[in-house]
Amino acid sequence: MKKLFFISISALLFFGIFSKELMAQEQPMAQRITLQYGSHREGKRMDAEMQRWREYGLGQFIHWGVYAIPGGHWEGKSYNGAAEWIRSWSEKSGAPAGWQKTYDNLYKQFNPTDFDAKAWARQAKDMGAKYVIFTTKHHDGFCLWPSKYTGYTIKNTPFKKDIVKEVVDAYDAEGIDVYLYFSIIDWNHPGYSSGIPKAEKDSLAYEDFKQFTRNQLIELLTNYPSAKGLWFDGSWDAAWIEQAAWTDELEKELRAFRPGLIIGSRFRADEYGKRHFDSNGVLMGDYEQGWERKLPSTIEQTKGNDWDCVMTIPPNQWGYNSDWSSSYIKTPYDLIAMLLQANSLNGNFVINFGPDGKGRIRPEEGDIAKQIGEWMRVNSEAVYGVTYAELPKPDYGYYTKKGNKLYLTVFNKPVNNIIRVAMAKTAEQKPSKAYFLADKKDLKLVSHNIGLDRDNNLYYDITLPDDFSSDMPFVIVIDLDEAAKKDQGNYRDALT
Ligand code: H79
Repeated sequence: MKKLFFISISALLFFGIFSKELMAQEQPMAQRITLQYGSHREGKRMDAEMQRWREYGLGQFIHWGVYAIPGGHWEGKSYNGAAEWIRSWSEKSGAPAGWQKTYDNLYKQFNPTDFDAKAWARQAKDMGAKYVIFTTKHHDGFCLWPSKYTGYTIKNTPFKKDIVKEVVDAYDAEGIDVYLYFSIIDWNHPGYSSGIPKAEKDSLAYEDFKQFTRNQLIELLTNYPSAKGLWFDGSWDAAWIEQAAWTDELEKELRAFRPGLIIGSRFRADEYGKRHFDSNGVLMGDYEQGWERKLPSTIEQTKGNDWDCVMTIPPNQWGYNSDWSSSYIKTPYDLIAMLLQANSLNGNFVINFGPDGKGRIRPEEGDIAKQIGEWMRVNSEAVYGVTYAELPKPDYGYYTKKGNKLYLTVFNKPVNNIIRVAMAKTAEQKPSKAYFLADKKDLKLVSHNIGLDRDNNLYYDITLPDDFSSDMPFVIVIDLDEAAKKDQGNYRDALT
């Protein structure tokens, strides 16, 4: 009896520890502390807008602003950081004399005569992107829309025209959902502070900055009503973190202003300064926004949440950098592998583009977009609207799943051309048919109990044609069929 008790307690502990809720390191209800400014929601958002977000699979990020003019370099000197951060280049670290003043006047030359929003949108569509995140304002504070709350905007450049509007209209026309990137850092606003303001005059100035930020956000949602969400950045500032009550109120205001609005976890902190996840471990916002240039490798790491991964093509350059020569540039193959890794774990993958000061998307990025698009035209069924397949990751590549179809995107083709799919003997559904997504040609599918002792799996061998080869990943569709579940192993396992 005692032993039975012990076993059931161990089982409870085991399943408890590995259940999704506790993997999130969420506190059990009973142990939670009361939070005034914690998460507004328990569990995933299930409305139509969020379901649409969940099905995107692939997105495009665009970083564009005044920083595209220097492109990481000025007067023969190179900034040793991300090109969109170049305003923060200090003379101590090699910046040309008077650099910040120079930068703050660059907008007077911003005249991207080659900018063609429709061409960008077409290119994004051809790549297979379902959404775009566009920088309306990066840390430098330069606004790509004619904000009425500051003079540091596109309106006061030689270009004059509202770039955000052109982008929104062009992407809307291609059926690509638009998300507005907005950094709460603003190096141009006199009241902005990254640290907590100490002197009274600084606190008062910060109050102005808060009002300004709120006004700009309402302005963006007013001017671009088709935008589906806001992608926030910069919210790690101590000054911002301290504003838990105010940011909580602002989030409520934005959501009331635009029902269905999607906001990630990088917007605000709770009253204990916890970001992304509140002090009870509950996700704040609609999806986890912490996967910047990194990817989870297990479903446990995603804590069962929605999430996006935003990725640069060079190592860490978001804005245009004119010199890619000494950097590793991710290949379409690399990016497709990351895309599938993200999709296989319920995430969206977003590839960044940094147009130059004239508004051109560089040819290298154009080629990458084109090649990804060619792959997507054949294989996007394995990317859009798919979910985690609830199977261990196979060495061959990644599983994604939609309805009764299991997709195996193969990156590592076995030398014997036989792909062995393992599934639990107790699985509800069994493979009934396998074929290439590319040409729908049936592949030989045979099930085996291969006779491993104490093995809970059955194995399904899918044979690729002898002459098959591919230098890009390819997708095998495996139809799952409930009727086939009677197909059990041929031999009983040995009893020991
Ligand atoms: O827009 C791109 C980057 O410019 C922006 N996010 C992407 C989408 C970005 N800004 N900063 N970072 C990414 C990372 C910066 C981290 C640091 Fe810090 C800020 C290092 C020091 C200050 C936050 C605070 C992390 C460590 C301390």
